Amino acid sequence: MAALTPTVLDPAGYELPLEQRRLLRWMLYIGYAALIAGVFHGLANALSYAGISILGWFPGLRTYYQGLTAHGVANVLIFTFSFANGFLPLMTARALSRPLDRRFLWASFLALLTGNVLVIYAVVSNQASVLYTSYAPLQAHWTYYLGLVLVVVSTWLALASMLVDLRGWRRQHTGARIPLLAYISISSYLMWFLASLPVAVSFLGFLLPWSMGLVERVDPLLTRTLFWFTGHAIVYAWLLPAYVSWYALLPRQVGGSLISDSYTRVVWILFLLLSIPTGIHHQYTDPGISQHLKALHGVLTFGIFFPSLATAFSVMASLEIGGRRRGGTGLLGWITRIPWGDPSVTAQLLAMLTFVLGGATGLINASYTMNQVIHNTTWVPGHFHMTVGTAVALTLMGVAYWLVPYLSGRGLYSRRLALASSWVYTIGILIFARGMISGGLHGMPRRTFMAEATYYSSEWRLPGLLTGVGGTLMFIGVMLFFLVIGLTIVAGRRGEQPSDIPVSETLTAPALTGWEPRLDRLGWWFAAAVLLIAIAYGPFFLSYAPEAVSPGFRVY
Ligand code: HAS
Ligand code: CU
Repeated sequence: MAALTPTVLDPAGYELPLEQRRLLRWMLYIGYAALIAGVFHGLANALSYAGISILGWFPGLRTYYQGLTAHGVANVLIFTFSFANGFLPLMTARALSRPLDRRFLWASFLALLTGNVLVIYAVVSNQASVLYTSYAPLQAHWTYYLGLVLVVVSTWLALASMLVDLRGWRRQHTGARIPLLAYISISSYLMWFLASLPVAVSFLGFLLPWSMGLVERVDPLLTRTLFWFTGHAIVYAWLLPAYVSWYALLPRQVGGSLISDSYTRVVWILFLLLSIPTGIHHQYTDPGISQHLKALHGVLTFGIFFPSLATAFSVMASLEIGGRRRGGTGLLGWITRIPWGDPSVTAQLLAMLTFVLGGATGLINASYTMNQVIHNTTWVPGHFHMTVGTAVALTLMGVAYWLVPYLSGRGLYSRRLALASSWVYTIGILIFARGMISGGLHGMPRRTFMAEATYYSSEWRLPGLLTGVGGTLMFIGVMLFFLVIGLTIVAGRRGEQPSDIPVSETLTAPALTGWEPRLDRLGWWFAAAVLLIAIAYGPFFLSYAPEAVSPGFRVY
């Protein structure tokens, strides 16, 4: 066996100060609570495609769009970022064996909490039914924009707590390579920091003053382009914490190893470079953006596909090593030896398998001409429930099965129930996505309350039914997750928790000479990413003359 990576493994079992663990634990709880709160309207939406309306069951819900906004905001914005705010700093502290910066951590927690309160107020009072994309001229109450800005600020503060940690570590370890787990955790949020600036400009510079009545009009195309400038990269900000688990933790959980230190760093650098200059693939049908830029973003999107293909290879190799070490033989025999009885592992394996289909549908979205067929149809939610809705959400559920016990000091309440949750959820998503994808090919519209639509096509009948059945199973899966985690927190056996984070060994240690140490110059790579962005977005912003064209509309 090749050399292990000492900086990843040593010293084993570092524990954060209690106060910091508690803060991180509460950020994670906010995230999981948002996941659970958000899925109720998911169920209503799925059933509506099968012609069933349950909206009347939701006390206080005034419109379909109010519910859909709550679903999107809670599940893709609050859940994902609250989780990452707790998880990435925890991984960094573990890898560097140092406590985090206390002030930044507190500030991050308070910003997240305040942001949540403002957003919940705006959405629950039906003053922000603008869907998570927040397209102008649909106008929300100012608390909605400010609340989301605070959530973004909380991610910057979480990054700051990690960077301070890294600086302190570097001072004590001159010339040493950054431990891999810290490297991938920090660079995930470094990418997101850069990616989040355009949406911050859009919200703070345009939408917030407009919603407060300080300016009368905004430019829908400009704010939309700023949204998608952030909005493609945001999907990788959701995905990368899951990748952190797949690369650096899961191999240990299955008894395998991570195959290569440099390979992993190169994958994260590719995400830093290519995640952002691709956003216009969400705007292929928008007028006012040149065909050349659309084509360039299309080509770069095929580029950003690559690090995920590389991930499939690396993660599969780690799993194979684990399966073979556990006695698996033959071409595929190792698969049966992966510990499928461990709910944390199984959730993540099922998330990966679903992601193969999520990735494949992404390529079709990215193809300029094929996008014309599927844009604004249910194909797109079919795609993203297999990516963020499963690759990410189910992985984060799997992580909870060791992380919540680890942080709360209580053993997992029931492995069986946890396993059932993941299987039910996965069977659900496969049926649901089959419905949405096939319906989309027949033009079934997304973001539409089909149970009361005044038009219908007979080709939507079977897809609609599959969507309803699959969505119901997904809902049951999340409720089982809620049960397991809730019971773990209140009734899990004390003392049965894992004593450490499952950090993997790496087969090839990081080199101290040659080209590889340059991978750690994060500042340089950050600058290169800025340059690529300037090339991909510069022409639009240099040539577009924004006009204050639209007053706000509230159609709800
Ligand atoms: Fe996407 C629309 C293109 C990935 C999320 N995407 C969306 C929307 C969301 C979303 C939310 O080009 C809708 C936005 C809206 O509201 O309008 N997407 C892509 C491409 C990728 C991609 C090329 N998307 C994601 C991820 C998301 C996400 C990740 C969330 C986390 N997407 C698009 C485009 C649109 C779009 C267009 C606009 C459509 C339109 O017209 O509106 C790629 O990054 C995908 C790469 C993935 C892979 C898969 C790798 C597989 C792995 C698993 C390995 C499995 C193993 C199993 C090892 C190449 C890593 C082993 C197991 C054993 C048991 C052995
Ligand atoms: Cu995208």
